[in-house]
Amino acid sequence: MTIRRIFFTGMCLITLLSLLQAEDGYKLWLRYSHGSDPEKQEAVVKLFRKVVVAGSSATFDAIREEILRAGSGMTGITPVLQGELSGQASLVIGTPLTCEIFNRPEIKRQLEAIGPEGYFVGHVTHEGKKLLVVAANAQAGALYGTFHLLRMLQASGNLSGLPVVESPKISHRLLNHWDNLDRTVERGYAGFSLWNWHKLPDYIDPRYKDYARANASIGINGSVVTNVNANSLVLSGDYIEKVAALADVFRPYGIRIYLTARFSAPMELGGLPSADPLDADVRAWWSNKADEIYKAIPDFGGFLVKANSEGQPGPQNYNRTHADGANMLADAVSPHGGIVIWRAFVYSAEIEEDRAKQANNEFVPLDGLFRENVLIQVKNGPIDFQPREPFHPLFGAMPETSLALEVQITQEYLGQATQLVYLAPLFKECLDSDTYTPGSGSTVARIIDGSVHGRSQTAMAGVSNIGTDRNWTGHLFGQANWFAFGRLAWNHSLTSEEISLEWIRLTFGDDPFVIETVQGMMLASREAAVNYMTPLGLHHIMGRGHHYGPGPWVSGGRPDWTSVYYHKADSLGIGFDRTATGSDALGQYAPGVAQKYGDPETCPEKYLLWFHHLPWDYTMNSGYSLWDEICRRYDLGIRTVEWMKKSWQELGDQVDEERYHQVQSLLTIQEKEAKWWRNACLLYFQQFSRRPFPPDIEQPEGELEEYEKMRFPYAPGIRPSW
Ligand code: BDP
Repeated sequence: MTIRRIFFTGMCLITLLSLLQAEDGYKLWLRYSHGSDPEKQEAVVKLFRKVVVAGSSATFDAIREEILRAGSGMTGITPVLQGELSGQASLVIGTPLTCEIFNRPEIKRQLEAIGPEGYFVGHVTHEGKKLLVVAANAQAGALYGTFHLLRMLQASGNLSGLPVVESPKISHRLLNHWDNLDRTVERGYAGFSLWNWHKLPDYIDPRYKDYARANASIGINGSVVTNVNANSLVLSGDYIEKVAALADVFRPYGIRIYLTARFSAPMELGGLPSADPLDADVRAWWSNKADEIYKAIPDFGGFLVKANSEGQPGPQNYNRTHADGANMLADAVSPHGGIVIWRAFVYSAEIEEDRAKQANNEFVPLDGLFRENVLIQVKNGPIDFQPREPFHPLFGAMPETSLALEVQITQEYLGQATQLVYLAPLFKECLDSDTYTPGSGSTVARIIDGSVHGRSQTAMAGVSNIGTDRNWTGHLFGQANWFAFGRLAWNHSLTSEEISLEWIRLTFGDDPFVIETVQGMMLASREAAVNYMTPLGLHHIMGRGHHYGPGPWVSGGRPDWTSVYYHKADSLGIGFDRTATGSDALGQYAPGVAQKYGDPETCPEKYLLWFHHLPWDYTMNSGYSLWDEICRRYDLGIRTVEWMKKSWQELGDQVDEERYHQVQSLLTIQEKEAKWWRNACLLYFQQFSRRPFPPDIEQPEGELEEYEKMRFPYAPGIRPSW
């Protein structure tokens, strides 16, 4: 082989390799690929010709780096970067402090009410020339504005949407990692924890920075790096040093670090005899601990706490209230500007009360008793991240308290990482729910953004689906859920359609057929999952412990962890009566909600069996009996997955091989799992309904016993044992 040939073959291989690598999903929605439309491409090339990033700080360096990366990726030419405005500039990024032109009244006006994270992206005329600017009050806004611009360019290849002025509706936009110190991830389906505690603080995995970039690009500004089922060790000196190293990587990207605080840490780490929040030694311990953390991490965000729930210690161990516990920690971090996020996910098997009611019973009496720097973090629904739940009644019941919304991005109850389920519609369903407190229009979104009750501490948290898998989220489409969470925490009025469109364009490019097909699949996917798992308001009927697959038969042991507790199927009917004749959980909602949901005739069918126990022959809106409707919903769920799979198959030529095959294989698994759900649930419920399956649906296969006997020692989170 001649030298030339070797060189040529080598180059081809390198190109091929880089092409393959380019589409393994690692780059997420920050692919910065070449556009296919030459006209648009020319405009992009022009824009990156000479870029002024005015400002010197680690954040401005991050902006410069992103511009270089994006510009070279999108145009093939390395952009020329300057620190000061010159005649040739095409794009200028900065703040009034870092660049003179941003002091012009027309720009200052735009910046007036948008705070440190907001930005203006638009054109101005400078020395007779049109100049594109990203202007902000502070560096964080400049960073977010830059990412907004890059997103626009990638998603549409043009700037027709300009000018834009944006600022976040919610101030703390947080990922909650349920990562353990041994690097396992509770309810994680994408590998191990990103945080390599063994090698920190000396070795900084480049992935930490890519993680921070990805979050900043969608507006996430906080990361709780440890599990809510907390280990107090993370508060020890060694770990604080490691956490500080992570914080250093995140800081330029506007991301603050938070830790989960185990309530008993003063005993475990500090050797105190108690963790009583009113004990002076305990209070001093926390206050010293906070000082120690802030010394290492001056912008530490604060603590997230799960207390007196599922075996976690808390103030109630000492006959103190959640307010006593939260306020003690709040006092410890408040001199440093920190916050405490206290979870409302509390329930107990010892209490003979519908689990759905317990959080309100605990927290409503404490309304108004929490410090200003405490937020109560409430899950979207009153049970636990089910495929569908009505909104949590606490959102309408604590006007004197800052409430944060917690959603689950990781798909614990939604097919884990083998299923394509686009979650924006689930998040939106909660955000758009009207609590009717104090009056109509008081949606959950407006409660948590502080506008209904005039509160300034606001937060939204998503339980992360990120791990060491090369594509971060296990399923490629899991990336869309991370993306959607960030976009909604920034702006909850975006629609699921808008967000999906953006994500698809960033992920797959601008081919109209690909966009239409993928969007159709995404938008149908959540309802499909509800149908083949838990239609019509059914809930919590999945496998015990791991929550993988169906388990409507789960009974025995702690009742509120069984399925029979929730579906209550018997010879008369099915569903949980939460009206006044039953647990009266409806009484925790405002009358406007309670009345509507309290009557099966007016209750939306999607919540029917959540609130009502109804006879099998109850007539549904469709005219079918309840039993027939349940069967049809399960069947419809499967039809939808089959359709999703077929739709994806049509993209074989348009999507790169690696991503195409991953999604295709997973859709095959999803189809299998959807059928498993249908078969298991319908065969199980038929024992009670004693009615035939409608003849025109695909008949469930197999025997109930076979399904009941299935074991999953390899399900994520289960220790293998036979
Ligand atoms: C449930 C999970 C459990 C979590 C708990 C929580 O099954 O692993 O610890 O929520 O949110 O969904 O604390």
